[in-house]
Amino acid sequence: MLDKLGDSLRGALRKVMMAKRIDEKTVDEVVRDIQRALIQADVKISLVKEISSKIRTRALKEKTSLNPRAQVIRIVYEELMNILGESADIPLKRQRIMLFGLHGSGKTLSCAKLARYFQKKGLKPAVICADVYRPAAREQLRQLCESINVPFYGGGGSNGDSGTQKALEIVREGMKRFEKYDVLIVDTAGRHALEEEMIEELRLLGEMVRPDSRLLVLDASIGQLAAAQAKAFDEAIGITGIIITKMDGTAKGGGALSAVAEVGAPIAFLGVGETVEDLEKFEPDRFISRLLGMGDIKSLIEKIEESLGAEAAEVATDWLRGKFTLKDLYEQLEALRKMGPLKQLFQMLPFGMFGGALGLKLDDETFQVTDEKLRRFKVIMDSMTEEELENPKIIDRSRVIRIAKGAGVRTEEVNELLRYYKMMQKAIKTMRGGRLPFKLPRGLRL
Ligand SMILES: Nc1nc2c(ncn2[C@@H]2O[C@H](COP(=O)(O)OP(=O)(O)OP(=O)(O)O)[C@@H](O)[C@H]2O)c(=O)[nH]1
Ligand SMILES: [Mg+2]
Repeated sequence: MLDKLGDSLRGALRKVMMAKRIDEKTVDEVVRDIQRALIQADVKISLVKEISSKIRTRALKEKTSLNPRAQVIRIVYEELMNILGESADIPLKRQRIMLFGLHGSGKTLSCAKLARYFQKKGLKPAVICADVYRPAAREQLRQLCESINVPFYGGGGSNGDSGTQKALEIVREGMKRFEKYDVLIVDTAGRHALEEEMIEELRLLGEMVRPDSRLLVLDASIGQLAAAQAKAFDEAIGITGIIITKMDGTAKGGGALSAVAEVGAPIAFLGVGETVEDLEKFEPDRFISRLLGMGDIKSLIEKIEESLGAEAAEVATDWLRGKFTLKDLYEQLEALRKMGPLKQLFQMLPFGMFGGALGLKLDDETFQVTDEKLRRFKVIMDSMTEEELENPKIIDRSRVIRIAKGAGVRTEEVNELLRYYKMMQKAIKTMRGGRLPFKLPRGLRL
């Protein structure tokens, strides 16, 4: 998603990281890169000017105790956050949601995606199709719902009522049928433009559904025009949030995102593909972190949970949140070895950006914690004192010699364990700081 924008921004930040020093020339160059990236993503020129002058001023003036490279990256992060605005909160509880938007914006698919989203969170969704104008609409939604096992209602055969009357009838009946369901999602018909007829129908449907959320569905490829649409729909019907679809297929996503933020419309979800799974809850900090290639702990844990299971996620959480002693190393290596996903785990981490800078080479060898090696590590740790295990920093040369003697191994093997521990600790600290690089521990240079 937003691949191009992400690539360009990461390119700009890479320059920051590689720069010998952060002086005016470097800052100017980076600001120019960022400008170019944002303009290509269709962000409004005046907004681009504003944000780049802020970044420039702040990068040159603000002095903190941070490493200057990290400082610049933080400023870029914060300023990008500023143009995204808030996200709309869609709670995980019993509720009714109504979707509307122009023709082809992605309402129907988004209905199914939303149903899937709530279903995955353990709620029971049901979907009603109030689009009575296109015969294919009902069938499209029925099939999507069937594919995810979500109940669907779209009315019976034909009757003589006018469109709006029929839509209202369907919604009334659907609400009755799905009374016991947690989340009711209502799809509506689109038009080519915001016409009085559509507004009237949406008003009437709104009165009947009394939705907790009125979500406007916008196609990202309209770029900056999203602002005008959001405003018009808000004035006509009132919106509580926005779903921006087709973020996967356009270079103009940045324009759509920043434009709706500018008119104060909160974004709820992003559509990022054509399957029912391709929906993301919009969270600005996550979004920017990812765009800048930083990853963040929250999504990391979620990803681990999804692909490796809750147990691995728990171990990983301990690593990321708690302190990491030699004892932890042993226990957790063993736990992870049993599960076998150590390598997979590390592949998910935001090393792309930091790996090189850290001088960490995470090759296959790193992950091959063989039984034999683990056994030796255990023997070595057995001859350490409790204090040493809790606080490995105190292990100096003379302690290494003593430990080696006690364990009946060579001092190199003790050093190997310590090196391994330090490398893991470093990696884990990087992950902890991964969300924002300026949280990197002292001693680590970007
Ligand atoms: N790539 C991609 N395609 C999408 C996304 N959302 C919707 N689409 C596609 O866009 C087209 C229109 O989507 P619909 O859900 O039918 O749009 P709609 O707003 O219900 O359209 P009408 O009911 O005709 O007004 C379909 O081909 C969808 O598969 C998305 O996030 N990414
Ligand atoms: Mg539709």
